[in-house]
This record gives sequence, structure tokens and C-alpha cells, in this order.
Amino acid sequence: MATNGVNGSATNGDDYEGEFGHGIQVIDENKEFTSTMPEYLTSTNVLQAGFSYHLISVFGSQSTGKSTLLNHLFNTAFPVMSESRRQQTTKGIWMSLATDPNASSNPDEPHLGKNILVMDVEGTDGRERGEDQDFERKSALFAIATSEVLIVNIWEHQVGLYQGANMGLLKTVFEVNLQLFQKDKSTVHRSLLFFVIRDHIGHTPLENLKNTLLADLNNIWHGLSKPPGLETSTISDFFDFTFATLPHKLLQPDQFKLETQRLKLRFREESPTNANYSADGVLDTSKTGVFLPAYHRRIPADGLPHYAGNIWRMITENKDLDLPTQQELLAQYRCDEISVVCVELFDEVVTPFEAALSQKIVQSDLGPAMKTALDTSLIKFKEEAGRYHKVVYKRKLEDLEKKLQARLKVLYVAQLTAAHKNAIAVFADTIQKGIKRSGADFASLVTETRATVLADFTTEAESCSLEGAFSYTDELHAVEKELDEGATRLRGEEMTRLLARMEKSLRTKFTSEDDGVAYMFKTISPSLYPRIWNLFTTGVTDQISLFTQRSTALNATSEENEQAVYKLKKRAWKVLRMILDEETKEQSLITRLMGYFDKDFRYDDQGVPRVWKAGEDIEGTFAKSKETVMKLIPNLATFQLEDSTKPPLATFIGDAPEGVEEEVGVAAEEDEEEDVASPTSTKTFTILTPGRITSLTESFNRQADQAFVDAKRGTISSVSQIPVWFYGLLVILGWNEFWAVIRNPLYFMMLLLAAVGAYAAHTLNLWGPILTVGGATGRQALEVGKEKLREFLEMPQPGHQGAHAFSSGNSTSSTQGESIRMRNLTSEGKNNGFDDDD
Ligand SMILES: Nc1nc2c(ncn2[C@@H]2O[C@H](COP(=O)(O)OP(=O)(O)OP(=O)(O)O)[C@@H](O)[C@H]2O)c(=O)[nH]1
Ligand SMILES: [Mg+2]
Repeated sequence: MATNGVNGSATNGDDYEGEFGHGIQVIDENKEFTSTMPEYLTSTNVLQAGFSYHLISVFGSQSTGKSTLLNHLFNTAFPVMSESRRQQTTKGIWMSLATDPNASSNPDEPHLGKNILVMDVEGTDGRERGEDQDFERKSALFAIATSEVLIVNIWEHQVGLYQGANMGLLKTVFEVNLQLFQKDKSTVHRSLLFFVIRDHIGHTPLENLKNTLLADLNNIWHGLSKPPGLETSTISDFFDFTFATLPHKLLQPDQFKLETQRLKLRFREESPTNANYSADGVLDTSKTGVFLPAYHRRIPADGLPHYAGNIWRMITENKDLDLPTQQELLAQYRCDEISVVCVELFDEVVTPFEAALSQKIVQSDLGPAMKTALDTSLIKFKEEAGRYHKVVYKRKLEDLEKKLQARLKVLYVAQLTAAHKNAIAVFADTIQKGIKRSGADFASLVTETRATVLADFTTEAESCSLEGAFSYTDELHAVEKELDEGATRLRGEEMTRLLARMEKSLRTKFTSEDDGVAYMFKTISPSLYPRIWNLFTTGVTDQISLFTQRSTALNATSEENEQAVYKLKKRAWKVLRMILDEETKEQSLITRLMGYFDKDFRYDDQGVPRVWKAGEDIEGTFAKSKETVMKLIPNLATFQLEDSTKPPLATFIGDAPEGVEEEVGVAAEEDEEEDVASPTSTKTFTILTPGRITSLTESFNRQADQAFVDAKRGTISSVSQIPVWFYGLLVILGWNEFWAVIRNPLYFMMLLLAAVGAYAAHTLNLWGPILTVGGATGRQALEVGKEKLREFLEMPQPGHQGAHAFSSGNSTSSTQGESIRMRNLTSEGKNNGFDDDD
């Protein structure tokens, strides 16, 4: 503030540095516009007043007591010239907020209006500026573009004088006003010219002074060259006039004070609806107050700094001052500024949700947050920007709404997507868990879950739809569609599982030990396959009725049912066919056939194992047994009914229903098996091919023949005892040897001794001990023999084996040989003396 060049002795400008003690210097002596206005308006609480404020300017010659007047009327602190120096005090244009000390002390009494901003304009025909009329014109233009009331301060004795009564200044005011109105014909601004006649002595009544002034003003107006369209306009089309007098401040100080306090009340808050004009067209502001709504420039307080700044810039750049354009520009500027603040408010709520977008989850409380963010932001915008130029405001409001909605839309779409995904996941999960519960009814499970999931989705979508601003119908349809597809897929999977279970239980039935295929194969007869066919058809039929019950609960369509039944039948046949293949493997069949053969051949009618004796008819029994078995083999060849017809498998399975997928993968892999399992295939019922029958027969024959050979061998071993004639032969052939022993006395003696010994042993019952001693001796001899053998085998050097193996006690020579070798190692290839000594 020190740079504002406050001169004069009344106050020291430096005391107010950084403060707003004197108000602010809106335009300094260098014609620069202040940057402190927003700060000042904020500190005086005017900035947020909207339209509830007033702007007044004072005009008049230099040093005519303008600042003094304002300070008395509005309790301001504009610098006032000291009595002695008589030099220009106010430079540029100052602004200060009017206050009324009475308002707080006597609130019930009439007092000054609120938020009155007063501009103290540099005096005209200033000595300091000399003939430079430029600033005078510019400040007049600035004041009239912004102010509602222009106070014209003149001394009584100046009335009737052209210069002294500021007629030059007023002419300028009228001219610039016309200039402004030419640009803004649509909105006719009015201004009040408030003439305050100072040092009124009282000799000339106010009425006379007023008339003189009015006559002068009209003269000036008539003398003006008016722009096209405004030629016939009168001064009262644009201005109201009101007049007041004040006594001499120095000569009648008390009177002056009193009158200024009365005059102050003309600036009271009331907004008169009926302007009260006297016969000469002068506004009687003593009754109505000065602030007629028509005077207000409709610039919201928070736009005033920018607006005033722009106006001043246009004025200094000598550009045509186009107020409507300025107002639009201001509106744009301010709307943008307010928009930024509103978006910040919006961000506070919305940014966290935007940050969480990447998680792709349903964000709880998004709906209310979206609404709060949008509402808060738009309400603030409407409140603050709504005062500005309507067209601009509406456009900016739309822009802001679109911008915010676009951001919300992103959140909304992401939320819908997440809710969609969630709905599908919850649906699948609930159904899968539900199916596992026993007794769960798939159809009602699906219906209930679908309804719940859709209700949840709708609630979520609705809460974020900003009361219908965003639509979720398409997404809802998509969810519904996907749920239905999901239900179908889950049902399909469940059907597949069901089929697999059915197939498994059929397999269990077919392989049962008690009544399965293997059990039936124990009796090979023409009725074997008919029995198995019966097992197959009853088993499959039972499973189908079970399946139908379960699939009804699954809510399957009749087509799906037909397809499943068809598949089940086919698979059942395939299973049976595989079991049959297993059962008719050559080895198992041979075992079974040999069972039949053995029953006849190895056991008799009572089931007792036969012991063949010589002379029994082995061959006959063998041939009969073999024949019985051979007759059985053809029964195994073809799967047929008792009347030798093929079982009605194709009819039983039926035609493939439409849309049934043939199990191509399996067919391709197991081409052969698929072929034999196919009900239409010629191989289906061929269990044993002729080739296999031949091989089977051969194998069987081999085993049966073996049995025959064994039987035969058994008979021969049972007849191989020593025949009686053999003993005769023995006597005849050994007769000579017998006599040789008898005749030789030595042999005879030995025989006799042996006989006596044997007799003695027998009579003394010594055979037992003799045998024991003999056995022990024999065992001992055996042990000794073994020991010797082991020693022999463990000899290290085969060369020395002969020398040392059996020479017990000759270990020294062996040790010696060892020590010689050791010595050889230490003598590095040379034998030492030891060797020679040895
Ligand atoms: N005669 C007379 N003098 C006054 C009156 N009021 C103030 N003065 C004196 O006039 C001188 C100028 O007063 P200011 O209030 O500074 O006048 P100003 O019009 O603001 O002057 P500038 O700002 O320099 O143009 C001071 O010395 C005041 O004492 C009045 O009512 N009558
Ligand atoms: Mg002054």
C-alpha cells in the first residue's frame, strides 16, 4: 500500500501497509488496476454477497472535500488533505467498505445499508495532471460502468459556473454513458446522479440551486452529439437526479455532522419498489433511499474484481467498452473458476472410487457416493455461477454436468460389469453347492437363485443409475441371457455327471459276483447269452427310470432327456460288451472249459477224484469229456437269444435323437471297440470269431491232452512192482556167487561173524544204539571232510595250494614266504643279505 502514494498529513500511508485501513487503491496514479481486490472483498465479507452489495462513486473538483464527505457519510478512512497544504490528496481511484457504527449500537434505528463499496475518485481539473483530461474521462467511464450512484460533490458558489460546477465532467459522464448504451441497448442501465451541494449558506434555497443545475444538465445533454438511434433520447432516459445540501464543515461543524448523519440514511437498505419522482422529475431519495434495483449493475460480488479489472483494461486500451460482452466474458471466466472448485469437491468423493477401478470389483456405497458427489458439485455451481450471464451459465452448467457424468459413467459401467460378473459367479456357485445337497431340486434352485442374483444386480445398478440418468437395461438383459446359458450349461454338466453315475452303477451291476456276467459264465449253455441280455435290458431299464426321475428334477427338456437316455443305452451296451470281451479272453475261457472237462474226466459221478487203474477205459472217458466241452464252445461264439436270433439291440437303443453328439473322440481312439459296440455293426454280436474259436479249441485240446497223458502215466506207475519171476531170475543168475561165498572159508567166516553180530545186536536190542553211533560217526566224518575241503578251496595262491593246503603246522614257511615278499618291497628291487642267509 505504500506504493499507492497516499499523500497528505491526515494519515501516514505506511501505517497501513499490508492492511486495508484506507481501503484499497483500485487504480493507482499510474493507471494500474489493483490485484488486491479479491483479498479486500474477502476480508470485508463482500465477496460472497452475490448481488447484495452496492457500489457508489464520488466525483468532483480536486480538494473540494470529497474524501471528507465520504468519511463522514460512510465511516471510511480515505486520506484527507491537511487544512494548510491545499494539494491533491486522492490519486487514482480508492475503494472502501462503508460501515455504520450506529448499526450495531442502535440496531432498531434506521442505518446505513450493508455491503456498500465506496469509490473515491481523483478530483477533476486537478492541478497535478494539468490539462490531461484523459484520466478524468477514463475514471468517469470506469465509475459509470460499475457504480449505481454517482455522488457529484460541488460547492454552492460553484453552481451556475461551467468549470466549477463540474459541467465539463458531467458532459464527459453523459458522453461515455451514451457510448455504453449504444452497445447495450437491450438492458437500459440507469444511474443516479446525487448532487451534494457543500458549504450551503442557506441564502439560496435548494430548490433554486436544483433548478439551475437541472437547466445546465439539460443544456449539456442537448449539446451532445448523440449516436444513431439515440437522437431523441432525453437525459431522464438514463439518469435520475437527486439533490442535497450540507453546511460549511469548518464554520458549522456540529451542523455539518448532523446533516451528514441525516444524509447517510439516504443510503439505507430499503429497496424502493416505487420510485418517487417530484414534478420536475427529480427523485425524492429522502423518502425512498437511493438504491433503486434498476441501478444495480448485476455483477455478482465474487465477479467484481475480474469484471472491474477487465473494464479498466478495455478502457486503458481505448477499446470500445461493450458491457454485455464483458459480462459474458466475466460469466465464462467465473463459471470456469467455479467449475474447477466444483470438480475439486467432486474429486474428493469420486477419486477413491476411480482409483479402485482396477480391482474390477463391485464397490459398495458407490451409488450414494456418486449421487452425493454430483449433487454437491452441481448445487455449488448453481449457487455461485447462477448469478452470472444466464446463457453462459446454462452452457457451463451443461458442460460441467456432462463432464461429471462422463466420469461417473465410467464408474457406473465398471460397476455394472463387476456386478454382472459377480451375478454370474454367485449364480454358478450357489447352483453347484445346491446340487451337492441331497434332495436339491435343480429347477427350483435355478429359479430361486436366478431371481436373487438378478434382484441383487438390479439393486446395485439402480443405486448407481443417478435416478435413471444411466440405463442398465441392456446389461440386465445380458446378465439374464448369461444366467440362462449358465443354467443350461450347469444342467448339461449335471446330466453328464448323472449319466456317468448311471453308467458306473450299471458296470457294478454287470460285474457283480452274485448275479453279474462272470457269475453267468459259470454255466455255459445256450441260455448264457439270453440270460446276459436279460440282465442288460432289465439293468438298463431300471437305470433309465431312475435317470428320468433325476432329470425331471434337473428341469431337462424332453430332447435333452431323449439324448441322455440314448447315450446311456449306448454306453451300457459298450460296458457290457467290454465285460464280455474280458470274460471271453482265451485264458479265462480255457479255465472255464477245463473246469467242465475236469468235472467229467478227473472226477467220477460222485464227484470223487478218479485214480485210474489198469484196464479202466481212460480213452473212452477222455473222448466223452472232450466232446461235452467241444459242444459248449459254439454257445460262446455269438451273442444271441435262445431261438438263435440276434437280440433286438438296435430297437432297444432306438434311433439317435436329433442333436445327440456321437462320442467321436472315443470312436476315433478306439475304432475297433466302437465298431463292435455299435448296435448297427455286424461285429456287435460276434463274441468269438472263427479264428478265435480255432485257437481256443487248440489250446483246450492241448490242455485236455495233457490231462490224458497225466492220467495214463498214473496208471503205469501204479503197476511197476517187482514181479515174482524176477526173484527166480535173481536166484538163477546169482547162484555161482552164492556158492563162491559159501566155499571160501574167509568169506564164510566173515559172513558167519556178521550173522552172529547181527543176531547178538538183535537179541541185545542194540540196533538202535548202533545206528545212532554209526550215524554220528558218519556225520562227524562228513564234517571233517567238509572242513578239509573248505581249507583246500581257501588257499590264496593256486601255485602254493599243493604245497600248503594240507600241510598243517607248516605255517612258518608260509610266513617266511610272506616276509620275503615284504623285504623285497623295502630293498627296492634288490635282495639284501637276509635273502642270502636264508
Ligand atoms: N470549506 C470547506 N472545506 C472543507 C469541507 N470539507 C472539507 N474541507 C476541507 O477541504 C480540504 C480538502 O479536503 P479533502 O476531503 O481532502 O478534499 P478532496 O476533494 O478529497 O481532495 P482531493 O482528494 O485532493 O481531490 C481539507 O483541508 C478539508 O478540511 C467543507 O465542507 N467546506
Ligand atoms: Mg480526496
